[in-house]
Amino acid sequence: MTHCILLGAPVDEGQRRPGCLMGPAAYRTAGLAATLAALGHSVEDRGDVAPDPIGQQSCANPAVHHLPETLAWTGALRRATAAALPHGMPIIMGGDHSLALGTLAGVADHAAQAGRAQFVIWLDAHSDFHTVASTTSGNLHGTPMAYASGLPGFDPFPPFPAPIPGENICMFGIRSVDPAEHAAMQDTEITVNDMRVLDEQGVVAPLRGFLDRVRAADGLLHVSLDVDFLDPSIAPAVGTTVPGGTTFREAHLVMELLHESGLVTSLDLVELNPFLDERGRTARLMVELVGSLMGRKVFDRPTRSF
Ligand code: 4U7
Ligand code: MN
Ligand code: MN
Ligand code: MN
Repeated sequence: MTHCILLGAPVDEGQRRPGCLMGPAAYRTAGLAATLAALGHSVEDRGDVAPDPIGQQSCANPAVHHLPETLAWTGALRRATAAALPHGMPIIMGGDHSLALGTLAGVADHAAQAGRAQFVIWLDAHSDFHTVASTTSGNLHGTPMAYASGLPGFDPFPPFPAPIPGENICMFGIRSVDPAEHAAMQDTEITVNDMRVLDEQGVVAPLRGFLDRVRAADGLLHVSLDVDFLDPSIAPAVGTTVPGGTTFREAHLVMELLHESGLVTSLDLVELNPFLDERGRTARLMVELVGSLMGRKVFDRPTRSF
């Protein structure tokens, strides 16, 4: 059984549709803690993380907005994640995906401390491989994977503590990549399982191949789950909908395989915008997916109907 440490990260500044700040409250309302407890896990809700004091930093790219706020969240979430990892499995309830600038750095700090390699599974419609310099939308939720890969162009962010080698990163569900991201990813060894790969091969073989590598390295495995990984028809509560996402069963199967691997050590839940939801269905689906990740089996899923 796992000690689950819930961390609220009401981050809204990494994009332009207000509402992600309500995410932590929606996960609590949808019963995330009770779902974990029912599976036999211990649960500690550490409440919402408070951002560091907001500074006056700026950067050369005029499109970028809320840079000081994002730096303030990054510092606080980095420390909160690193502080939680020695005691259990942090589950970061977002908040938009810019929160992963902090959580990935916090995992890197802990990995260095523990002398273990860091691996990441990025479940997302997007590659989030812009830099502060390259983003044209100026939305920093599109940047955390490039930050964790150690790309230049992140001034005035602190350098990423120990850049993650591309071999240790696996993207799933990708179907929207901007030209600058595509160009930057050409120079990496990142595994990109875009929707075409999942259509052709399913989720099982690509995922097992990556998990085997994590196991062989005795690595720490961080899972970052963006709501837009899911098809918008089943998960409407997200600002950046992209058609052609994963189905209900594909997503649950990914979670079930991750559970069986026993390798997952931290989790982000990001981009839920409860203001755009339909009677809480997206929040509840995300909680159900965490249930599958933490050991619930298909045959006893309570939403099953005959
Ligand atoms: B998310 C985008 F232009 N690439 O940079 C951008 F398509 O965390 C989207 O994955 C970023 O939701 C999406 O704004 C960030 C866009
Ligand atoms: Mn994302
Ligand atoms: Mn996305
Ligand atoms: Mn988004």
